[in-house]
Amino acid sequence: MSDQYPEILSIECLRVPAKQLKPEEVDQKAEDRALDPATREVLKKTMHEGTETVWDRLERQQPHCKFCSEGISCQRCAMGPCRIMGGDRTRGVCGNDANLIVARNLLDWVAMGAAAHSDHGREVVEAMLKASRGQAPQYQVADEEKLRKIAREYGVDTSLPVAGIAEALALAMLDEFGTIKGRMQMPTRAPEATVELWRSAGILPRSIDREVVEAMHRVHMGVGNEPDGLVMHGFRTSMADGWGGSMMGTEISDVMFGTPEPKRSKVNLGVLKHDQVNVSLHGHNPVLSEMIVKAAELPALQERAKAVGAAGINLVGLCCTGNELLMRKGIPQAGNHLDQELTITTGALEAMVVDYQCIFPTLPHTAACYHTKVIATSPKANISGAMYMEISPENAFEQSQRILEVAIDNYPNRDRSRVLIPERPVDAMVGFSVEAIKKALGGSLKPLLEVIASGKIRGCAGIVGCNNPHIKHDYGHVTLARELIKRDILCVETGCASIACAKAGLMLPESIEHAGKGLQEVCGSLGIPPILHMGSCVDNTRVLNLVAELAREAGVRIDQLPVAGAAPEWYSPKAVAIAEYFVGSGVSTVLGVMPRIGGSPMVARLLTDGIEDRVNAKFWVEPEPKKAAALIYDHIEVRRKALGM
Ligand code: BF8
Repeated sequence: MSDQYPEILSIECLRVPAKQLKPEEVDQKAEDRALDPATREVLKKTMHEGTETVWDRLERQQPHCKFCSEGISCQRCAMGPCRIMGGDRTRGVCGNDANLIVARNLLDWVAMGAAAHSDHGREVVEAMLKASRGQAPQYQVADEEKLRKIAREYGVDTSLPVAGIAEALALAMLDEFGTIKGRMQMPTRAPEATVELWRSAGILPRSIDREVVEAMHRVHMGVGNEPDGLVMHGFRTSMADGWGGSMMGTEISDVMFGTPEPKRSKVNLGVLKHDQVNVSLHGHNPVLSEMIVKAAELPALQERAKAVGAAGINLVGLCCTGNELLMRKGIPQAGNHLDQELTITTGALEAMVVDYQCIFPTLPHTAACYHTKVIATSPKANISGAMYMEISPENAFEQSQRILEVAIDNYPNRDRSRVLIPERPVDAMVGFSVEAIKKALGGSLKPLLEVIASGKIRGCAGIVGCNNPHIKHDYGHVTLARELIKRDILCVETGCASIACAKAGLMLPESIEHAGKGLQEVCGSLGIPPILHMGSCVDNTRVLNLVAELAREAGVRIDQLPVAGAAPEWYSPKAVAIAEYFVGSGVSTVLGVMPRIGGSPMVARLLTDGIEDRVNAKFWVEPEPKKAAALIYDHIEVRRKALGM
């Protein structure tokens, strides 16, 4: 291995402008900002040291621009920028009004989110293609049964050798990004009557890239000016992601790295270790991180760690890369979105390896306050001030070794006088793929339907999405989940929502004590938690597959099921795409943060009554999680009644 590493730009540590906080003020701020005790502990240290975090930047951004918050500012062309201010200023320079501006801005967000998720999905499929052709020999098919099952779905000849099946399937999937067939395969997993509903609503996607590109076309100045068409194309674009790009990301990650099964691991900032080289894996794409896990087991690297005085290499996850490793490998998870800076400010992190999405641009500045090295790995995500060690499927194993060498060599630079690692990581049971849920139920979803029909479980809720510093960190997720399980509603969770509940100790079979009697009885007999970890954000497609299978089994459409979705702390355009494909698919969804549509009651109506008329599902916005729980419960009861349950 070479000892030459890429140069890092010198970059300054970002500090909060000198304002001495009293200890009680620090305590109060930590309590206002975060729910998890481990997060609070490190947050206090961070404040004592004056290191800037996302919460400080939010404070300095207040008050937010009202026009932007309501979605009525437009930057789409050089005749503007424009704002809709009322009075005689109800139109921008081109003549657009509030409804058009809001509808276009919303479609832009959906397209951005769908593009990010689906591009991730494409990279996973490309990795399988390269592996099948022998160009990425470190990658192999881990779940042959799943490969064959999906191959049959795509009409691939399953009598071929495994590599041949993988190659043909990868090509068939890659074709769907730009197919001219005008239809995609995976939406047909839904019951026929549901697909028919999507077709008549005009939201059945034609191809992944096509819908995203058409969205970009439609938001250009001077294309359509009718909000309804823009909003409905948003739903179609999101469906191309949910039933296309993201679903490929999930399915092929399972094929390549293994379909998750329940396992125990640990979560919160306490998973860092005093006596080991700590490396966090942050971002979304498992193609790189899987190789780092493999490389960390190499005896040469373990020896190198010992040579610098460490007992070993401790890999920890963050955000969705973390979720991918947590559910498949049981790698402990340091935290979710708003924990990323704090993982560095513990002072105990040698390297933070990032791929893409949800990575604060300031991480190298945070790292500059300590000894941590931030290492960017994707050519799509160059980060100024970070080291850049590009990873591709062809070189991932070798490059992973080099990355770990950088981390190991950085261990002696840790300043032990500045280290704070919270003492108690929390146990969590994770890894409930649809396959694992069926296995726990004895091979099919029928027993789940039976306990729903009998009323022991009233229904299911998918709690998904991010953290957002506008909301006390994890409070929205944890409060909503607690309220729902109390009402005998089984929760499935992904992304940062799942880590919030795991940190709160709710993802353990023992946590059934917080559930209602019926849910307690069902989960207790199966030995599973009342809140099931289903994976990363692309794995919201597992939720789609779950409701599709439930609906098929019950002989109804998805929208008729007693189910609902929630994104209590969402921040990301990806979450907007997810929320739209939940609703488009028939799963009514409550958002805890108001989307930027306040300036157009017409668009708000389209996202509620308008879409409900077409697909029998709608959005609500409810920031108070206890009220959100009541909404979900009422909705589930209405669906139960309609089904005669
Ligand atoms: O994709 S839940 S903050 S980490 S966007 Fe990001 Fe939101 Fe977390 Fe994963 Ni998803």
